[in-house]
Amino acid sequence: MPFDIFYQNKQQQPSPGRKYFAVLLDPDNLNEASCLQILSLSELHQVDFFLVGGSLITSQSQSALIQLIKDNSSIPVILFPSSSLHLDKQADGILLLSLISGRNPEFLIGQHVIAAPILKASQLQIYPTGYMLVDTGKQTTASYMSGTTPIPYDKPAIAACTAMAGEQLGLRYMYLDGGSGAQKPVSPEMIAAVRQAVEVPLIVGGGINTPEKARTALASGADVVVIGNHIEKNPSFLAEVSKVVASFNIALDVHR
Ligand code: 1GP
Repeated sequence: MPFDIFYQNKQQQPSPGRKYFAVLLDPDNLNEASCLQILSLSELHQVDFFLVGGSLITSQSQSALIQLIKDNSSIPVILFPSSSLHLDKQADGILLLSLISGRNPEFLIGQHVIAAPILKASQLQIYPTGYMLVDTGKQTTASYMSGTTPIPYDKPAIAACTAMAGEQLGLRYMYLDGGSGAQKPVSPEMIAAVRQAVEVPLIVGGGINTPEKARTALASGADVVVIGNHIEKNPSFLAEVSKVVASFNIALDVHR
């Protein structure tokens, strides 16, 4: 059985209610020294997994970045690809994203067809994920590059129905993303509406740059918070988010 971040032990027992902390590492934004600093902080402060990728990778350094992580950390590496060009067998897994908030067939199924034989031949753990971009005030690289319209910020019902449809189609994870460096995160109302609509784990990211925003996302129903930009700018933020995530998990242990 391949490794699954959401199953905590060899018996493959899920941990209901547990919250997870993921750090997004964008190959374009990191040099070796800054990456090593984030890696050592991540080991200290219980990061659950790294996402590696970006909406527009312009450097050739994704492979070198994954190698650097693998050489210096035991934390799993999950690919967060923007196209089938960004597969890498050194990683542990891949968020196989279907961009269900959009209507561009290329990102709903096209890239997946190209990637399928490569993924089948690899050892990568596949996480089939319904990916929903949310309009958080300005156009993001992800919506521009994918040629899709994000879900309006103040329409939680659209996000909930989109997630429901994704779950009914068999997608096993949902990702609500305000876009990297978003001016504001996805609203608590939208997170709660999606949480209520589906059973599958819910990943939330984009624009989370204070401990309070991380706490709000988790309290609204996110199972995983993803932080990229603000940790790149201010690595000490990693410890602050870790404390927030731990506070939810400690409360869970107390109530068991
Ligand atoms: C973007 O959800 C991720 O796809 C993380 O966003 O870089 O704004 O933290 P930030």
